[in-house]
Amino acid sequence: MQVWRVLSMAIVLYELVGIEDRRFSSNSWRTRMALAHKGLDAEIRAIHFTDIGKLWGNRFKTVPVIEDGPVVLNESWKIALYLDDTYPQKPSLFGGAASRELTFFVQSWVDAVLTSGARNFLILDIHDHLTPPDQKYFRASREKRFGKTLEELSSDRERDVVAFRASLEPLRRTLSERLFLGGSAPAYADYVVFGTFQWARSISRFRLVEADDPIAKWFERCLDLHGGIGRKSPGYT
Ligand SMILES: N[C@@H](CCC(=O)N[C@@H](CS)C(=O)NCC(=O)O)C(=O)O
Repeated sequence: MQVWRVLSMAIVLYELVGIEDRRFSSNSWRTRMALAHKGLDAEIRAIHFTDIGKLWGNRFKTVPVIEDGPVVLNESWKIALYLDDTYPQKPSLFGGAASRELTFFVQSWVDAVLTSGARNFLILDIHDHLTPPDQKYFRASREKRFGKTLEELSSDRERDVVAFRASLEPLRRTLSERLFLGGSAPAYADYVVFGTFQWARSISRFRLVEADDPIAKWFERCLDLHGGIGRKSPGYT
């Protein structure tokens, strides 16, 4: 009985929340979608930037964090591997060893090009959707990290988005010819890219891509996956 209770406990996922219940953590969306893809019960706990250091005895500085019984993990990539290896009887996130390796390339591209490229467009909007204590932390930490004010960082977004959109051409071409990066069905690579667009949707009216872009159409498909968990989450259309 005790064993059954432990095995059936939901996995807890910690993610960030702003005002109006906006779930804006791109990396946590990777995990949220992965849990749904695998059909694993999950309890989502919303926390603030300023909570992270207080939980888990200062062990983690970022979310997502999951708790699966005694296992406590952060880093979205490590979590994805853990979920796939621990629950092999559930639908695979990668569909094979080679695609698992290739997905790491997708993640590297997302971190280095997509998310980094979009950051300045969104940075002030993120700030404006945070609670006051998080606003204070966010402004101080980002202005220190980037050596400019949030206003300076975001000032040229209408101009800079042109080059940003052009840099997404490999993604655009790929999605012009298939429904998902995983082919006819989504895979973890889709969730990694999805996280960044969902981050933008959750706190900004600024369009990273135009509405008729194949990337935008793919994003709409992703919003409807897994019972529409992406679309049901507060955001701008
Ligand atoms: N490499 C990490 C990055 C995680 C990350 O940067 N998470 C952000 C939210 S999306 C965070 O928690 N930031 C905390 C902070 O900046 O204080 C992963 O993939 O999980």
